[in-house]
Amino acid sequence: MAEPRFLPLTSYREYPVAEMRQRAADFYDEIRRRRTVREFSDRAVPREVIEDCLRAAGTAPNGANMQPWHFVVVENAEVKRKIRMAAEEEEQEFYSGRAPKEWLEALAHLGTDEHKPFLETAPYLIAVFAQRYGIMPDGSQVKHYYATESVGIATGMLITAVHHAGLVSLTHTPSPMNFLNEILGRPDNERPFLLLVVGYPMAGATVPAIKKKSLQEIVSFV
Ligand code: IYR
Repeated sequence: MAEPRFLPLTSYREYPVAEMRQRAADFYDEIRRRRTVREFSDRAVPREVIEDCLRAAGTAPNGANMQPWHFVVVENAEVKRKIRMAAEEEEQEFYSGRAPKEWLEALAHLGTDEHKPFLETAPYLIAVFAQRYGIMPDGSQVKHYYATESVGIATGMLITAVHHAGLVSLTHTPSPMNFLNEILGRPDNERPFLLLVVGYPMAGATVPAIKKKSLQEIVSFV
């Protein structure tokens, strides 16, 4: 069993309370501008930006520091085309029968349908995979704890980093999305978590007129 090993916490920064208040308020102002966008431009984005966003995601807190994630960045037009074809096939079935009426009613205000042109237009598709278990160099399996929660946190940080960089994203979850393992050649221990579409918004892009719940609606202090 590995012995615990500790280092001094040198990366922490304390701010005077006034500055702390300002930073918290500023961050809220910054993040509340984030919108999920479905109309993407094909404008190129430097790969280094995406790499730094992924580095940020990779710092996420996670179960037993197993880091149970894998990100596949799709830039290749042919691979994007394959993903679009497979996703639209699933979505076609979803919208024309597989989805319960209640689900379609819940989605109606977003104006989504089976057409997913952004899967070919956007410069990057980031397929996020959750590793149900890890595979050691000798081929043995190692259990991952809280893999879904960990990957959810990392994905939230990725979305935040992408917004902070000045890009937009779409969390896309065709269901089922096992085709991602096949197209991207990922192993059986990896489950597709979601597909993050990243790029610039199309000129004149619109977003649904929706509202977030207020603090009072989402929080209770006891
Ligand atoms: N995957 C479908 C349907 C869909 C489901 C949810 I939950 C959304 O928030 C949005 C869409 C699609 O992408 O169209």
